[in-house]
Amino acid sequence: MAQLVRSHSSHWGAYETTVENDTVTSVRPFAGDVDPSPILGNIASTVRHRSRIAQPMVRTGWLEHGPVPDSCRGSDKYVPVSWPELTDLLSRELRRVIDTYGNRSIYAGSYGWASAGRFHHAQSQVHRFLNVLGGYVSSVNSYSNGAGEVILDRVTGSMRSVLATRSTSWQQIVEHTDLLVAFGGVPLKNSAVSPGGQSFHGVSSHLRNGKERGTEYVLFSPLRDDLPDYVDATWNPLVPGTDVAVMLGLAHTLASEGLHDRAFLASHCHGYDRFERYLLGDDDGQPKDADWAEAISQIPSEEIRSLARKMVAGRTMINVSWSLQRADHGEQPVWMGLTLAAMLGQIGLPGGGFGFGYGSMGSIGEGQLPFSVPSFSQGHNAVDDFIPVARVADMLLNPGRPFDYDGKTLTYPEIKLVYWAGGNPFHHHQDLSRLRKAIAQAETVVVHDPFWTAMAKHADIVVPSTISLERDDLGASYSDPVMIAMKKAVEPFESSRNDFDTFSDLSEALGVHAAFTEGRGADEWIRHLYESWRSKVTPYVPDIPEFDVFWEDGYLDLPYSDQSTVAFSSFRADPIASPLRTPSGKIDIYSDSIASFDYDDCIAHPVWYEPKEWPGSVIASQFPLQLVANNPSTRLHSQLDPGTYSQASKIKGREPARMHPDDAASRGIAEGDVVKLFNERGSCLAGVRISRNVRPGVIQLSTGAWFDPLDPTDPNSMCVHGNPNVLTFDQGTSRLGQGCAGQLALVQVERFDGELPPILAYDPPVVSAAD
Ligand code: PGD
Repeated sequence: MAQLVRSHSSHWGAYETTVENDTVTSVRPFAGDVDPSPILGNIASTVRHRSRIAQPMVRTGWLEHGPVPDSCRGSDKYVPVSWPELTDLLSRELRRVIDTYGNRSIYAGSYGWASAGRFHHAQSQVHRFLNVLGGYVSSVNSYSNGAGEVILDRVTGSMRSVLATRSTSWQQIVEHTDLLVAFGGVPLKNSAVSPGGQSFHGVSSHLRNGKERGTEYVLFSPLRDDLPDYVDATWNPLVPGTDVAVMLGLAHTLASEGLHDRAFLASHCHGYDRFERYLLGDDDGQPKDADWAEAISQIPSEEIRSLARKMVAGRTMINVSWSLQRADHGEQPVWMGLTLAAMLGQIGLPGGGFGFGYGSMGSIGEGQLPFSVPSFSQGHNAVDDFIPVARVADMLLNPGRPFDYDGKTLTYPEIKLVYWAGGNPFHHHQDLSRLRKAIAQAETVVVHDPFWTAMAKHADIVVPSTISLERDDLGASYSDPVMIAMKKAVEPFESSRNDFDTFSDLSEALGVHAAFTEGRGADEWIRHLYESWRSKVTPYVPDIPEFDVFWEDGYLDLPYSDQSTVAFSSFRADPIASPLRTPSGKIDIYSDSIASFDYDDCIAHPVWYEPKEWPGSVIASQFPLQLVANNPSTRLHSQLDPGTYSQASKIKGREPARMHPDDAASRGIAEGDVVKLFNERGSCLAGVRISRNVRPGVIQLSTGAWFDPLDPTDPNSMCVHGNPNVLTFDQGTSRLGQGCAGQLALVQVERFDGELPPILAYDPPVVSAAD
């Protein structure tokens, strides 16, 4: 029996796989990964899963009625077509749309994590292809940290250069931090994942090492397991969405007891005095003190006061997780966390200051390469229209409508064709009923995906892509010290193809083949990307082998930065010589630019705003539980949900939802029951896990269960599987950031005693014979 061993890279870790007779028989973590992700347990079972797309498909309604808005998307049948037919039909449709409406009518913001691999990266492929055709409407920011990115760019100059790739390293935290105050925790499930891949998972051991050296951990989260047991954190189970109130209460204690670092605030920050007026209640008569914070967050005021005093007594790191800013007014916890750290005066010191997203992704706080990794150029986009990524449904439903974003007034373009590759909006977007109505507005929807996701089932033209195990590629990430020769392990499923090959054929049919391919096939591109990268980095690292040697070896160890990074250190040392890229050159606690925008939902300094949905809302009497729709632990987003490990967590086939025993008892709900979660936007079924690790009044249902409407013809239909985005609201975080606010919503929950509908999410749609 022929046996192959292949190394591979994935967002959930590097691994080695054994293949026998074109079947993946085992998957092993990369040697040296001390804490590999259990998500690897999903891989073998998904490679040939029935949810794979076997061949190109076209929606019957689109063939019958032509390219028109159609609410049958999501409930229609499909007709299989050959690859030449697909190329002909899709190239003619692209030509029609461009000639009739122009490139501004194509949306290919196409958000999504797709797969690891530097060449076959789906977004790079689709963007390059559409760029050679004249461009497309694009998207900016991410669903992960959109609000945080916009606010940090404004008040620190650059989120990426100051905090994402230049965060204080874990080693500095382990060695120096006395107190880690983690708003949103440092959840290991998220640090298992890093875009582009990671050959090791270090966060668990960093937390342990810190604990052993003496770091004290304080957790603010409605979920106790947002920090692992072994760090023995003090758990403050606050009301979800009230972190800013707690931070203000801490800040008030510092200010009123004279514990804040006035010298640092004067030398390194802009506008503290104006913020302090708000903090002390000088203008509105309401001091934002610990008693005020207790009334909002339900964290005892004495806890808040004593924590503030402890924060000044040693080296303190304040971490704000990305989940906090995926909520209404998500800019505020990030800005206020930074402001609180500024008041402590430890920004720029080893192990002290502010962190954004430790635990939100594995790469935050790890080392980095001193150079970039190979990448496939996307070319130039001649269309300058764009949207903040999470405003996609708004755009499709409101063509021509103006909207605010980061100080600009933009206008939603009129989109006729939606082109998606490498993402699943039915995973990442909020209010799925609204999303379905939005998708119905387009004349044509094209989706490339290896799997029949809900987005593929809403497409008019479905293009079956390979998975990364079915192609050669380069595995590399700026935050990982190993480059991996990702050699094809198995043959492509049925007639699925690499996105590059699909786009090559389309570009041929559209007369732009030379511009798209530059005369190279996939193998030549991979070699070219590697060699041109090698020539760029050779002056720094002379002994990088040529491509054939690397490919034969299978791995390449790359130089990794040491663990000495301290965020803001040069700015701290000399704020005049190393100013931040803000208008003041300092940390803007008061932002003159934001003040000039005159937004009512994001004023010039950090502020506590009541969330759109929280226990203080009028609708809380009807929908009293707070849904926490966080990222899952058994898969990456919706990827690998059909896999063995993810499936093992389901209850009667439904996604598990965790709730406190008191909330379950008062509703007559027992462990393992199926429940219905509902609000005014929609409903879904889930299986109950009862846990004291969840704050009373909260129900946690992670994202990623494939959307499974009971009646696919009804846009408001219940999801029988447990996708929480049927319940979340589709509204930007604020007029400034316009980020995704999908983390929190109000719901009611009741036991579901009806006959359990079957799970059909992983079944392909009905396919009619081609006529
Ligand atoms: P994935 O499930 O990773 O979700 O949203 P995202 O769209 O990234 O989707 C990737 C898709 O790419 C999958 O369908 C996969 O099959 C496909 N794919 C993989 N490889 C290839 C390939 O080679 N070619 C092609 N064509 N396709 C490929 C993630 C987003 O969701 C993120 S990042 C976050 S942080 C958000 N989090 C939340 C949240 O906390 N709460 C809510 N309610 N909602 C969220 N949504 C956001």
